Amino acid sequence: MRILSGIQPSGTLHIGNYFGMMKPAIELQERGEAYYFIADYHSMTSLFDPEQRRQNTLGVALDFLACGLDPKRSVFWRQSDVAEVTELTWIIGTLTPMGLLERAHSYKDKTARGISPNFGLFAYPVLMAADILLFDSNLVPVGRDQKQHVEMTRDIAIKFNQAYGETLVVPEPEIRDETAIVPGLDGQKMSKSYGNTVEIFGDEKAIRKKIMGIKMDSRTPAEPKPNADQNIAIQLLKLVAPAEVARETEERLRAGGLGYGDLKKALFEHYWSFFAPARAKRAELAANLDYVNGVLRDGAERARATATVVLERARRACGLA
Ligand code: AQP
Repeated sequence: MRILSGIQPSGTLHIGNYFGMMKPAIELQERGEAYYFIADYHSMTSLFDPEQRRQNTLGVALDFLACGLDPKRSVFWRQSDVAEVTELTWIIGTLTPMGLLERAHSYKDKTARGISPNFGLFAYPVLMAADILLFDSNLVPVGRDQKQHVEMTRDIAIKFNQAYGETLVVPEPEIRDETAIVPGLDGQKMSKSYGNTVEIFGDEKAIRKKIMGIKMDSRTPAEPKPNADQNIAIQLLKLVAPAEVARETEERLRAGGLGYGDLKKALFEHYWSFFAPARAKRAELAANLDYVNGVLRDGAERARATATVVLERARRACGLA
C-alpha cells in the first residue's frame, strides 16, 4: 500500500497540522510505503516572499523529521524538486469541470476572508490531485478540511480512467475522528492564516502567554461547568496529556473546583513536555543542515523515479507519447 500526504510551507507548523496530519502520517510509515512532501508550489497561492518560502520550507523539513518522519522508511521531498507534477496538473486539468472547482470549500473560505483569488488558488485542488495521482497513492492521511480535495482527486482519477482507460489509481482519504479538526485558541479551526495557533515548536514564553490568554466565560472556579467537554483548553489537553489526566481534569472542571487559570497552566505544562523529545531532536537537526538537505535531495530522486513511470503511463494513455 502506498501512503501519501503533503504539508504547505505557508507559515510555522502548529499542533493542528501535527495531530491532524503529521502524527497519523508518521504512524502510517509502519503500514506501507510512505511518500511525504513539502508543498512549496501550493504555498505560492498565498505567500509571495521568496526568502520566507525558503525559510519555511527548511522549517517544515526540520519539524517533520524532528517529530519522527524516518527518511529511511519514507520518501520525503520538496514538491518543486519533482516538477513532473506540473505536467500531470495540466493533463488532468483538461478533464476537471469548472463546476467542481467552484464548489471547493477551501477556495470559497479563502476568498470570503478577503484573499484575492488567483488562478493558482482556484486550481489548487487540481495540483493536489496531481500530487496524489502521480505516485499511485492508495491512502491519503489528512485533516477534515482536506477531505473534499481528496474526493475531488477521486472524481478526477475516475474521469481520466473513463476517458483514456484504466490508468490512475483512485485513492482513499484517512481521517481520524478525534483529531479531524483541531480547534484554535479562538475556537475556530486552528489555521496558520487565522492567527489562532499553538506552534509545535513555539517559544516557551510566547506560547505560555497565548495559552494563558485563551478566553473563557466569567464563571468562578467553584461553579460547575456542564459543558466542560466543549472547553477549548480541555479539547487541547486531551491531545497532549495522558488520557487519564485529561479525563480527571475534565471531571474536576465539570463538577466545579478547578479554576480556568489552573486549567490553562496544566495545558501549557503538558504541551511543553509532550513536545520536549521532538524539541531536542529538532535542535540536533538544525545544527546539521547538510544532513537535512541531503535527505530532501535523496527523497526527490526516489520520488522522481516513481513519478516518471506514472507520468509516462498517463502521457501514453492520452496520446501524448
Ligand atoms: N486545525 C487542524 N486540524 C486538523 N488537521 C489540520 N490540518 C491543518 N489544520 C488542521 C491538516 O494539516 C495538513 C497540512 O495542512 P496545510 O498546511 O498544507 O494546509 P491547511 O490545511 O490549509 O493548514 P492551515 O494551517 O489551515 O494553513 P493555511 O492557513 O495556510 O491555509 C492537512 O492535512 C490539513 O488537513
